[in-house]
Amino acid sequence: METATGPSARWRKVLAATLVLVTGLLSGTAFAGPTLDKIKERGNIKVGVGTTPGFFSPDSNGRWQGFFIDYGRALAIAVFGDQEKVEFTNSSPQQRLPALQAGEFDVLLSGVTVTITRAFQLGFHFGPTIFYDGQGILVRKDLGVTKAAELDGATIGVQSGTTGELNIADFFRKTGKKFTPVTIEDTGEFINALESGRVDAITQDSSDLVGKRTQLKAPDDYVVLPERLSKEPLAPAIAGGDDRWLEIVNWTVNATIQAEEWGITSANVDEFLKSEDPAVQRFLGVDPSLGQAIGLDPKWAYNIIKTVGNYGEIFDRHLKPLGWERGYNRLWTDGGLLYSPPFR
Ligand SMILES: N[C@@H](CCC(=O)N[C@@H](CS)C(=O)NCC(=O)O)C(=O)O
Repeated sequence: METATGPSARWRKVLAATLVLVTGLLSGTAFAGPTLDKIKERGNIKVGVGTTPGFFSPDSNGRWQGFFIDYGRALAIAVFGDQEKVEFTNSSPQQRLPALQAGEFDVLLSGVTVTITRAFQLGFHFGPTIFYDGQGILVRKDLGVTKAAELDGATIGVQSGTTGELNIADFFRKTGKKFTPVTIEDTGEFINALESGRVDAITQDSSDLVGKRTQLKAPDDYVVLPERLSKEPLAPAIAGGDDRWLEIVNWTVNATIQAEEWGITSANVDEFLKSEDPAVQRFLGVDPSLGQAIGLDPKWAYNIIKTVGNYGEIFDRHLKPLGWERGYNRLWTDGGLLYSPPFR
């Protein structure tokens, strides 16, 4: 018979001690992973980006600006408390996925679509969707086309390595129409193919086409058709194997969404420091318990909002000037799809 001092009681003690140890390792900074370790050692975050006005483009001083860029800066604030500790590098859609796998980037903020094959075959993990997009088509207006189905027999440019390749093939197969794909890796050549008449149309995420259209020599001669051929939820992508880095990415995005829901902006965040709401106090680090529990500076979310602003501010700063409306990218409280899990 086992007694309170017998073997099973001893095993229970060993088990309890092991659980305490494992819980300790899993909490706070002790639970680091290969990517985050590398980031901390190097002193900055390497981010792969595209080159589309509004989303990511260098300004006249060579400083990267844009919607996705601000999320790169927000990550640098979460990890280092300094928005400058981030390095943006343009890489073609074809090159950037293998480059992420090879560890050349810590995160892609390049309009990567969340797909099941990228998760299973490439081993990627995705943060929350930060831009709900869909694939569009850019054509010369004088072609007189109003919808994709009217492009029967057309030659259509598509960028290699993008989801657009399969989407456009699926579309024509499904509709029983024919097209000739011209697959191009280089972004300049891709745009050039449309302007030179080598292709009748180009297809890409609408976020990409709306921005790239503004860079054409005669933008008014071209139109992005209103139809969307696919769902393109664009999210930060990271290589698998580093849960803590994934959670930093997740909650950095969530912080910008939660702040918008609470009406906290870069302009009024200091006012909110006086809030009586305990959830807001934890979020902004007035009550440091949340930051301490997750092993980040208790002020991490405050610093992000103070520096880059909430989701709506980031959107309005970069995308509103290009005519973008929030659409699906509204908060759930406004009928959109953006929803942050609770900060507790
Ligand atoms: N969402 C698609 C397309 C990604 C993509 O090509 N993104 C655009 C920007 S939104 C891009 O990088 N274009 C090339 C460039 O800007 O240089 C995917 O994940 O395959």
